[in-house]
Amino acid sequence: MDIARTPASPDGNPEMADAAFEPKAPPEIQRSDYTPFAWLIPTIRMEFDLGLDKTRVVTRLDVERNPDADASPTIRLNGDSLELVSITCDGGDCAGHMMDGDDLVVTLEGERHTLEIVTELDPSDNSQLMGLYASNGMLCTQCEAEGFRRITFFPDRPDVLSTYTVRMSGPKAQFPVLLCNGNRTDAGEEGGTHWAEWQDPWPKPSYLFALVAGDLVARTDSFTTASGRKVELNVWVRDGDLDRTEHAMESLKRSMKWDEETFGREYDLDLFNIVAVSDFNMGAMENKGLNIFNTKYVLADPDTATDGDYDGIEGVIGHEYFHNWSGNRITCRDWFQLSLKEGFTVLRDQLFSQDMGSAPVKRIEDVRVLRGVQFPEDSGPLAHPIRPDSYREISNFYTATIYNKGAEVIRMMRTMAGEERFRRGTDLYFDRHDGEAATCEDFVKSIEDGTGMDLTQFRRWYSQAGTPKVRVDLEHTGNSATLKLSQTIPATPGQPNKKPMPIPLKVALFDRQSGENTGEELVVLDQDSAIFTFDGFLQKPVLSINRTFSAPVSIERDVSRDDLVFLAAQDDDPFARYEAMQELMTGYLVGAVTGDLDDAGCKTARGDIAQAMKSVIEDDRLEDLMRGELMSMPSQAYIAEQMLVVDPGRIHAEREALKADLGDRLASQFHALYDRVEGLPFSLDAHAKGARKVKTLVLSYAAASDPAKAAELAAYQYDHSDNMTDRQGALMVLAGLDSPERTDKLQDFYNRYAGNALVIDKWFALQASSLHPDAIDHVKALRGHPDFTLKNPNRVRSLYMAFAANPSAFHAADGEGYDMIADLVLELDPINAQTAARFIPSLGRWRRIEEGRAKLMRDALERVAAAPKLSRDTFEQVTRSLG
Ligand code: 0A1
Ligand code: ZN
Repeated sequence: MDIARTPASPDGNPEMADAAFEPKAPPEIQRSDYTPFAWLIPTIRMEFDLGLDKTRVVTRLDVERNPDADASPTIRLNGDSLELVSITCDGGDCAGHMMDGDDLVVTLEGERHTLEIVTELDPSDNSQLMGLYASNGMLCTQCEAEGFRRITFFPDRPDVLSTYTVRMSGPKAQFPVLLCNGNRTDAGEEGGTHWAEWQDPWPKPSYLFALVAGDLVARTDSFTTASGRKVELNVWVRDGDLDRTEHAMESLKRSMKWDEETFGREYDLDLFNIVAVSDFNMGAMENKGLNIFNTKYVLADPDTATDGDYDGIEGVIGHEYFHNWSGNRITCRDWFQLSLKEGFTVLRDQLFSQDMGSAPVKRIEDVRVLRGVQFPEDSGPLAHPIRPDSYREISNFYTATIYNKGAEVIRMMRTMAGEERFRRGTDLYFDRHDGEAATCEDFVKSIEDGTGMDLTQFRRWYSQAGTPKVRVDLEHTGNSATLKLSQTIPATPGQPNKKPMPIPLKVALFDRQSGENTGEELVVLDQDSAIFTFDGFLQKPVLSINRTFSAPVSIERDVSRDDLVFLAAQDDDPFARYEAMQELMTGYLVGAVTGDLDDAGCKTARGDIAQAMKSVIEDDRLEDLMRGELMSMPSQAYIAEQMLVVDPGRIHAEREALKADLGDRLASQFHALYDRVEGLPFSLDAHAKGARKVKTLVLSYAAASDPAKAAELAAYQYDHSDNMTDRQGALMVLAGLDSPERTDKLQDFYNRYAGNALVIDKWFALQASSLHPDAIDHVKALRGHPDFTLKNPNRVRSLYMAFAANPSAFHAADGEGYDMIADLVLELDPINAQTAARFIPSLGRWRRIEEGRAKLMRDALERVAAAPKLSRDTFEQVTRSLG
């Protein structure tokens, strides 16, 4: 450290400086600063001598000057919390090396050299779960985004691609299975130690490196690709979990086939391994040929996993597999391009799931996530474009914006081009950039060249944050209907002024009498405002707009409830029916909360909603899965998004009151529905899934209107269920009720599943997200439960993410919920910074909350900010949230 240049405290002690003054801000990295790395590292050889408490890593790098970069006298090898044991250059002393912070900087003359670096790690002590860590007695790695630098010193950036050869050795009894990327080329044994050598023929960036060593068993299968390559497939789990891997394996085989058929992408190795680990920060990771998964996205059987869990597994297995092309064969030039691989891969997994099940239901689910998570992000202090301009800690940018809005942006291109032309664009992208570290611009250019579309203005979707608002007015004169559209994009941090973007909106106009429409059209609003005229309407038609949610925008329009009731019952686009139901309920709830609707107005509105809901319940053309979507109320988060400043208590109260009112008015219809579906035997087909969905919805309406009856019915469902969906649904309802059945069934559930971590996670989450008035006390008590630990991210999320997403508990008027989250962040930050930082956004929305609570939320954030030492992750999120 250069002491002369360190800001000194008043008494001149530089150590004091950091503590006494503001915490030192980690540097902000700018997208515009990108330069190619001065060196190439075509090959790397690593030798791991594995142990839970001590692993020794010998890394040999062949480095040569990059002819396409400015020459540099040094090579910077990133490190993070690493101890350098030794370094040699071309087999001899390496005089010219020095530490610069965590990095190792080596002075090199000449064109090419071989560096050999030795590091030593303690995987058991790695609670951050980045780099090499121990989980349940096994060893595994997580390198995206910057975890490889916790294993060895290396230019840990995605545009440095190398071919890896890895030798792993360790005690055979402890680690009978040794896995790495690529193909196993050799193996041997000596005494109690065995070893394996792996080679990955495909050049890859360090973030795709992975190894696993442990006592694992596999479900094995195979897949033959379109061109005849037979691929061995393994799903590795702990002994005892094997009978819960069938769905994962089937999902993998379906993904491989679908990617061949839909995007023309074949797998490119002879082996594909999936490993399930119980300590994992995210859902899963696409390491080349060796995907590592959170157990939550692998293990399922009907007794322990819900229908939602089954769908989640299929989607995530697909997602990671699809990364083999969109992410691995073509990777990112730098982390600002993250949406290049994530947005595209999310779109690919969404389309896959649409094809495997009900397309409209999947679309509704995806839109629900977008609106419930991404829209709030886009209108808050952490808003950023899908291709950000700067960051301090890249882990904070694995967001719903990069992933889900990124997918929507690419989906819009597909909608405008049509499926076939879009495929020409993606074919060109895969061809043109195979083997490269590419940019979002490369992707858009390929789509542009492949489809023949001009995407000049469309590129603004990559640079501008914020959810566009589209104002819609429909007028009628003579026999024409005139559609007036205008767009505004709200200001977001660092972006006060926005330019109009092309917004593709699918529209249809319905004749009120016949219920027919004249065909769907795609209109593209690419100016601040535009007018579209449709002829041939003697009467004012009913407008259905943004069908299938063709653009990720929010629509503002004055639409009569009659029109919404019409669309909810008649629209031939199932998404639009769902939308009309949501709009009907959201419009009423916003009116009731803000007082814009008087008592009489409220009463009529509730009558209209009940009428529409009744039609939905009784419409025998509907599949129950879709019926369930139409019966669902808008989430509290979505209702809050419609208002500038919200009182969460009021929204909660009005939402519950509407539920109770519907439960009262439609009691007999709900019961008839329940009776109709109740006897259907368990299966994973759409009928049976739909039946389970509507059953629990009926219970939740009943819980609001007739709690005693609901408790009885839920207890009955719980006792008679032969699957987790019904059991969890019943327990979810009971957890919100103050009834003796609540205690009984919660205890029963715990006893029944004690030792099954994923199900015990559900047990925590059900209580933390319950509607029970004492939920906050339940969470406090559960914090002290012997099964609770801050070391396991799934467990932390099951208690605290569920709590932070439970508006009535988290937003307790006295601020206790906010304090609990601030306490959690402070305690968790030194243990697992990535997971800790993910709790900040819940407090960060203070500007949109009523004054009293807003101050308490800010206080909680300031308390976190004042901590003497914060991780880069939490520091960045807190400062942006307060800023
Ligand atoms: N690329 C993965 C997500 C992922 C990112 C970072 C991680 O570090 C803890 C783990 C996983 C995906 O999109 O699935
Ligand atoms: Zn991904």
